[in-house]
Amino acid sequence: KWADRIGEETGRRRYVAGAIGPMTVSLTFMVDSNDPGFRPMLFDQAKAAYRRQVEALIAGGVDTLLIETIFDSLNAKAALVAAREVMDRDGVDLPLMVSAAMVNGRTLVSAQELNAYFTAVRHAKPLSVGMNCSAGPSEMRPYIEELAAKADCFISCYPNAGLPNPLAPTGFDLLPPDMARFAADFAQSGFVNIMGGCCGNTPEHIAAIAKAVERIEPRRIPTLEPVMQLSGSMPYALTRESNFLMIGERTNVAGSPAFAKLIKQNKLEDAVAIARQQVENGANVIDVCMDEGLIDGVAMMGQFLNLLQTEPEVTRVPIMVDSSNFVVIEAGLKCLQGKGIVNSISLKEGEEEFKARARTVLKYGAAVVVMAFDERGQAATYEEKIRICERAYRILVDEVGFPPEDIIFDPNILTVATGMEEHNNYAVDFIEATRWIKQNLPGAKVSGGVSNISFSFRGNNVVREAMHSAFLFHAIRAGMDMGIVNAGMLEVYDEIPPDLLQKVEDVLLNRNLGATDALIEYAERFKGQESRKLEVDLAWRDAPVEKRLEHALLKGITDYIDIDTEEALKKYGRPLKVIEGPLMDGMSIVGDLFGEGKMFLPQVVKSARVMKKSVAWLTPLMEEEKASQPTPESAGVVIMATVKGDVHDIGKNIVGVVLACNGFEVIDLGVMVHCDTILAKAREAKADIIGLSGLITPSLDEMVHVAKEMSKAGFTVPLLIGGATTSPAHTAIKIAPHYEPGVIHVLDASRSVPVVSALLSEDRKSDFVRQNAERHVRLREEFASRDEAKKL
Ligand code: THG
Repeated sequence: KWADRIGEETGRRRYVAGAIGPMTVSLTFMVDSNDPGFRPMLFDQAKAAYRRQVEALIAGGVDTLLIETIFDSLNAKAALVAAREVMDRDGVDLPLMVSAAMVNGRTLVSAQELNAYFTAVRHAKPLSVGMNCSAGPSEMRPYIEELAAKADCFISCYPNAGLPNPLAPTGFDLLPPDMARFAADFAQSGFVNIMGGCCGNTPEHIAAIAKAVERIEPRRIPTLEPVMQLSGSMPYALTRESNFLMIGERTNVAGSPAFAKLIKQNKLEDAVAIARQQVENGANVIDVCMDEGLIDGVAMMGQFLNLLQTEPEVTRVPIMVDSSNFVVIEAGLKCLQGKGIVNSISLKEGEEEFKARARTVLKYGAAVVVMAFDERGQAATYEEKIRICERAYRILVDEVGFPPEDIIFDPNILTVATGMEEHNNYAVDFIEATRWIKQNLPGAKVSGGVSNISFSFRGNNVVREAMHSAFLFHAIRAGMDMGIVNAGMLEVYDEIPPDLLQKVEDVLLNRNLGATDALIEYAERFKGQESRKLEVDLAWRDAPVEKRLEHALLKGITDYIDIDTEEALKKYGRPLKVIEGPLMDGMSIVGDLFGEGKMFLPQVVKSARVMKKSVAWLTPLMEEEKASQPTPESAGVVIMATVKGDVHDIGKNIVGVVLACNGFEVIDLGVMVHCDTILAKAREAKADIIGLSGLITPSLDEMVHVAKEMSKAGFTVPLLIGGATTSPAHTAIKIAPHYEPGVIHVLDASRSVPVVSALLSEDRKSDFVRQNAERHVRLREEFASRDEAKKL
């Protein structure tokens, strides 16, 4: 109504975008390193909350739904699914807009790369994609440029007015003319269709932006070649030039007894290591299957995929959710921040069920494997395969509106050399069906379970590997795009001994009737022989112990941390020396890399887990030492709180995890904590350190208030300051003068350990506090001289 009235008054139509924000928790991010599969909120809960918001916004008459400040694409997907469901139910169809908050080209919390984010939301056919908030227009520029080239919809951009700067008159760095300059540049460069301003922009900023872009042609939407795009935290595009896509098969309880055993024994960390090995061995996608009678598929799929998110090497790649139970597949889709692959759907249960499932896949946004099954069963011959695939293709493309490039046919790789004559042509049928599909069903891809082909030679890995490589050689030439393989167990085609290759190809290509018998006889000589070793680069194990600890911390590898810790202890003599020496050095490097944007939050948290394991190994020894000493060294108690008026706690939670991992007792008072509560609890718990956190600008004033109150109450413990809007300068200029015993700004979670351990070390505390105070004096002088320069 309001928009209509403005429209009448000004003669220009105004629209209202119903903004849907990001919530306070991330569906992807791990909050508890003791229970990395745990999430404080699940997809369905987020979706339920978003549904109510969507209903309310639609009832209020909005023109579009704007899902914004996305810091985790999985949260955004929950909102997209909610919007779709409400609109479908109510027969409404509003355009959707999506906009992410990114820093260094990654979503703020889940650290997903720009293109991976776009890929994850593109299925919803948004009116626009873009970025808002973030670190202001200057930092955004290269990423908006990149998005503008990749996105075949409108681009929106409404940055913060630069970085928060409590010392600037508006609380942010950029003034209206600055924003106008950026807006004009973005528009002129053809990056944007929609411009605006987020935090720190006043009506004057918006007016300046509007004026700056008034007469500039909006960006033209590019037409792009349809390409299958997948993503984990990184994008994966399957273009014409792409190599064969390898899908790791080992994380399948039905296909790997070793993996199944780990899952059943609930050794999930070891199960995750199998996924990591698959990626290290070259898998581009990981197939995850939990189909086993004694496993609760829905629960385990969710838990395992959540765990995979915490493994930086694995979370990069797209996930293939493999189950013959569609409920399990849906559970899996609810855990993927990127765009994965559903494995699989088919016409087995009839057309209606097939279409319903395809629509569900489309709603969450995933590519889909379609098995060549129909109501009559599995297609074994060439004719059956192509008939079923063509029928499925027409239904998906014509009736469901599924993007052809996201359809992956699996024309069934069936076992050859079984001794049954009717199986002899199975490989040929697959290869020929592949050729036909690629020629006749535009856009469609072909995949298959490669290891199926060689089941007859179970236990004979030399022969199996040769069969897989030779089969792939021919199938890929016929157009096969991807396959489920044991990525660490593929022989190089050219290195298959010629005799073996000939016998294998006789079988695969069904070249003569005696082929199977000949291969079986020939295979005898390889029985029990070791196949090629899994090639994991272990060169780093040769480095000195300090370097090994550093490598383990940087890469988040816990495998060797116990033996390396033990070795370091021998060298350094005391457990604490190991912690304060090589471990802390490693964490400082982690901190530097994080600061430079070369490491991301999930990796930092993984580093903390390595640290924790090492500390756990050392702890009993420290306790022994403590018991034998008159004055025990205690790790210390840290009280933490997000200050009154502020609800943000993601960063603070990370600090809590990192500190707890390092043996400090952390008492987290939560969010919106009143000053009196902080002081009372600190006294009660005899806190050694108080840490204040906050994200929004008013929290800075509250921190000043807490510092003053601490002085009044006669506190002497150090005060730590952290959070997105805090800065060394603000801490030095506005907070430190009010609290004599010491106020220390902590840049990020990784710095919390060196800072806290220095403050709690008898030897190092006074130096550290003095240096900190000197730094503050310098910062205050710099600030004062800046003022003078301005006057001049
Ligand atoms: N098509 C699609 N999905 C699939 C298959 C397919 N998913 C499952 C399967 N087939 C592909 N995955 C595997 C995984 C393992 C093996 C075969 C196929 C395998 N495992 C060894 C064995 O059983 O001998 C295990 C050996 C071991 O770990 O000790 O061969 O066709 N869409």
